Amino acid sequence: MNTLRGFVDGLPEWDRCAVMGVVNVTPDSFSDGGQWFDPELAVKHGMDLVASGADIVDVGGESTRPGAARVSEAEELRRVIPVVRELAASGVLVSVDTMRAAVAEQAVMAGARLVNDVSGGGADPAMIPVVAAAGVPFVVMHWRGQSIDMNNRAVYGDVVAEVVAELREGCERAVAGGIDPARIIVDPGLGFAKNAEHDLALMAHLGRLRELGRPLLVAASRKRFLGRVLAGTAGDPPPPARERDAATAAVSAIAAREGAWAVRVHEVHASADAVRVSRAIEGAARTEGAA
Ligand code: PMM
Repeated sequence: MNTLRGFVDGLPEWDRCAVMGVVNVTPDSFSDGGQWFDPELAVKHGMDLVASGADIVDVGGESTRPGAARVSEAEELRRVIPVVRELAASGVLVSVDTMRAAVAEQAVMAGARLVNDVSGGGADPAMIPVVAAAGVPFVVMHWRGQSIDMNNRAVYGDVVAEVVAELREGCERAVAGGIDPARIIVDPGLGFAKNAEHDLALMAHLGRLRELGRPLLVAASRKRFLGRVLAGTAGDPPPPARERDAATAAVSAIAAREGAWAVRVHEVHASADAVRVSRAIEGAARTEGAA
């Protein structure tokens, strides 16, 4: 095992960076909104992601794109729970992407084994106690408030130091609320209250996030900073989100090489290959070191 990567109590231990495929059961997510809104299509898509090499399937029912308004709890439950239940019943390792304790709780009852909360427990005070009682792993993502106005909070003196410090506080809150530290995963929250320069700085210093001593999830897939990079300097418009998949796979290779525990991606195939190549290089480096 790459000792940098760490391991999460309650989940399998992969010998490489894991791949989390995304199923957004939403009409309005920024890169794939509407595509998997029908529950049957969402389940089929989750199974396809596993066939393409996903280790985990992350099911979400609420868009967090910049400016997004919230959906009601009833609607989120209606979107997410049947998809979680069906995928889990088919043997898929399901994660639920939600900021609501009630959705997390019901999703765990329906078979989800990981709670991915982009607010790290900040949006719903009941979240941490619910996750603690359920005894499932929990993603603490760096978050500074709801998507509707998060871009106003993209203000940092030293983005890497502040994200590390705020994530540390998030982990401490989770542990104080009863979550086992061995079940916490940290995530820099690329694109959440961050501009392209902030995201790139965080990617350049992933090692600093490992100071937190917890496995690291990197979710760069199709995000705006990739569009900004690909737009070039000639003022070309950034490509639409779906055309950022090759760039996403490049980030997956880098994240894996930097010791990330998992990458969260929409298009799984290329990232599944990328993490395997990274693993092979890691193995060769070890053999060479031993020789
Ligand atoms: N980003 C989105 C949704 N969920 N979860 C984690 N842990 N980290 C992220 O950066 C993250 C997330 C953005 O929405 P998308 O599903 O449309 O990519």
